Amino acid sequence: MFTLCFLYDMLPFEIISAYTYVWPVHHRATLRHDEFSDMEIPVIDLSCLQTGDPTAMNALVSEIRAACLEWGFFQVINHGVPLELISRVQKQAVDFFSLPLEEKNKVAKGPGKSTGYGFATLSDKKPWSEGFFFADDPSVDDFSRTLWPQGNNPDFADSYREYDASVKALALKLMHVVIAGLEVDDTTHFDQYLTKCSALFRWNYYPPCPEPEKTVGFTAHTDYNLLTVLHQGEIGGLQVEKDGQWIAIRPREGAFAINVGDTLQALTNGKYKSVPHRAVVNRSDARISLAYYFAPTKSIPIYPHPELVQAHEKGAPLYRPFTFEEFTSAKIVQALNTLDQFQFGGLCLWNPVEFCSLNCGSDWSELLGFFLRI
Ligand SMILES: O=C(O)CCC(=O)C(=O)O
Repeated sequence: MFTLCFLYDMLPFEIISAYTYVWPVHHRATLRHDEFSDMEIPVIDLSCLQTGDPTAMNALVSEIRAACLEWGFFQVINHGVPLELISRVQKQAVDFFSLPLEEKNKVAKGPGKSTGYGFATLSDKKPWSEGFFFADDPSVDDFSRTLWPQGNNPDFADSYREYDASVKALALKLMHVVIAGLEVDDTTHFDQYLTKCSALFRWNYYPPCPEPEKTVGFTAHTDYNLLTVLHQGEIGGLQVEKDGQWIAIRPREGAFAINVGDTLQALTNGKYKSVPHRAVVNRSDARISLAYYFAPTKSIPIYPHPELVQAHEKGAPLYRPFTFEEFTSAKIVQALNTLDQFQFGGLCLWNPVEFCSLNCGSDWSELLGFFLRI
């Protein structure tokens, strides 16, 4: 197991020279950014989310269910997020990352903070990328004033807020479709995760690299949240693991790549899998990707839907309940297989009748008490 300051824990940039971009061979990608194969993740047309046509909606539920079961990843087109808005946010990201380092450092993500500029580290290794995080907090306005003291770039914060609203609405609609595809009789268990949701938005910048084969853009990881809505940009770089093989995802104009996160894997008791993915870099082209992590709120207990527990071949919950905050802390030190830390070890004697009687309004202590007894 390796550790990774996955959430771009802030490190002072003065000590950047102590870090190396050259990664151990087993972490490097052998597949180039443009080595696309015939295998493609499903591309799903979301037009019916706008029209609400019931026949098309049923077909969409089946398509997304199949994509989640088979891949844990798919692309969506006609998703309703204005392409002009995506371009505007991309332009803001390009302008930001083009600033001199000392300017970017003025908005560095401080310890324990969720908004700001930073980079990910793996022990003494650094990825060939930079990042900027936006959390649901007002510091984005402060950062805008710091970067542009004359107040001449209101679009920095405005385009973020518009994007946040538009992509959150899309993520919520997608969650409803994903849930419909789980084929459970009672879906109310999921309401608590959708009514109290949160999101983190990150710009990833991958500059051209003289030796792309020796480094990584974004090391292999699974996402920690419910669903991620990723705009890949026009340049290839995203790669997804499928049955132990890496596949380069061909970018599609205007499309979003959607993937299942660890939290959704836990809620579905492993039915939908959170799949490892990574970003590779190239010699000639800078690349920007926009990653939107749709998530529950921090304190909410994450535990599987009882019907999916019963339907599982083991007939038992795979993971102990945890709060989203607890899981986020675990993710900071383990980018892959993070859910393994939350698995029930040994024999799990659980009582399905009692478990099913815990409704989604049950309080955390009742739930924890139940799991401690099993
Ligand atoms: O930039 C990419 O294509 C992948 C980014 C990613 O996986 C992430 O931000 O979690």
